[in-house]
Amino acid sequence: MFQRVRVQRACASDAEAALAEPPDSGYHPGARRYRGNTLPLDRPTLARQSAVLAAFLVTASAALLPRAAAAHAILIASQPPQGGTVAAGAVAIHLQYNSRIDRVRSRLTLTRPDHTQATLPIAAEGAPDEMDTTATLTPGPYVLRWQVLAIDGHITRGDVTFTVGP
Ligand SMILES: [Cu+2]
Repeated sequence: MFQRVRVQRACASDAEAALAEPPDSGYHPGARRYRGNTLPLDRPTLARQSAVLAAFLVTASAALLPRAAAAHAILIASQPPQGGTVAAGAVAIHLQYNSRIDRVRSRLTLTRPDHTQATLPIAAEGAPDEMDTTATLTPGPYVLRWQVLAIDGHITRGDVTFTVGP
């Protein structure tokens, strides 16, 4: 299952990259004319080329997005909750995703109130779409950064910010 893992940007970024930068097929609307030094800009032609490019991008993103949305991991619930406050002491950390994840290749990094960071061990057991750990925390603001490898081979990242109260 994991042999086909590809380390790359998340699906959404792929789609954004496709939108921002179409595959270099040598087809760059207007580029030839901008580079050229003999012909003035032909606006109707540019408009036509732009329309073709726009249609291409819509098709390309439509082709990418359904696949992208299919299986990469999106955080759907957390404990502590985003922006929440929990009591100091042993804090149970629980992250739940919309799809199965590869815990071995995922990371949890906690930034403490003094800005130091710690990598939290991810519990080996648990449901296939969850990550769990426990940390003993003192009062202050924390940022929990998660990086998750989903079974489709795509990595996603995000932050959960929370406060530990006295
Ligand atoms: Cu994905």
